[in-house]
Amino acid sequence: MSALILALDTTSREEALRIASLTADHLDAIKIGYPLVLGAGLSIAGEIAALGVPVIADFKVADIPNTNTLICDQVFAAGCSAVICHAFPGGDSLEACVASAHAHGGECFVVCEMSHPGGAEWFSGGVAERFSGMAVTAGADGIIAPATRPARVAALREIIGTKKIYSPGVGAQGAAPEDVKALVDGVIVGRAIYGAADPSAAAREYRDRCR
Ligand code: 3DU
Repeated sequence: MSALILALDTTSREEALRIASLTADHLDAIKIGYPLVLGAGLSIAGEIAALGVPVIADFKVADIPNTNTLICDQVFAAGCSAVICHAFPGGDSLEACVASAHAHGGECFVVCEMSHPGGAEWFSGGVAERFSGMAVTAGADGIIAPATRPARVAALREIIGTKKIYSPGVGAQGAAPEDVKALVDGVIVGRAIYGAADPSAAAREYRDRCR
């Protein structure tokens, strides 16, 4: 059983709020990122949160510690409950994101292995394992790991123990909730819900399949 997180990658405020309103009842969280925030502004985070669904900011934050702090502080001030950051800038950069998240009562998730085919080029061979270890050391709340490679999710679970795993790649990228729902805490679905003819029905179906 896993939570269902909608990746709301529409670029207009009106469309985002329409889909969020239609689907919120079936979701555990909504993930927003550059497509929506560059199109609609960061204030969209608070507008979505006002619907009663937690908002995860997927900015894949990857800078020096001071800049990471400035970015994350903005994210949480805007009403987000969690932020997603990269591990490759180093442990100090990661710790800055975790500190900002926890200072605001929020959570920090670390990208450990990406779900697209190119993700296998860089994250295999021990890098994802190393990033997962960094997430543990930095006190992060969880990691992002690929539903498209369940065996890799299982391997990273060994490293992070009971920390959360949120897993993208379900739907448009080819994975199914059933591939990973026993391994992860949350399944991330974007186009298969927000691009469906009936987003509410699609969200309900994915929620049922995650249970
Ligand atoms: O492929 P979908 O439309 O279901 O969207 C997946 C979302 O998850 C999208 O926002 C993408 O940027 C994000 N994501 C990945 O797909 C893969 C990762 O490794 C990390 C984040």
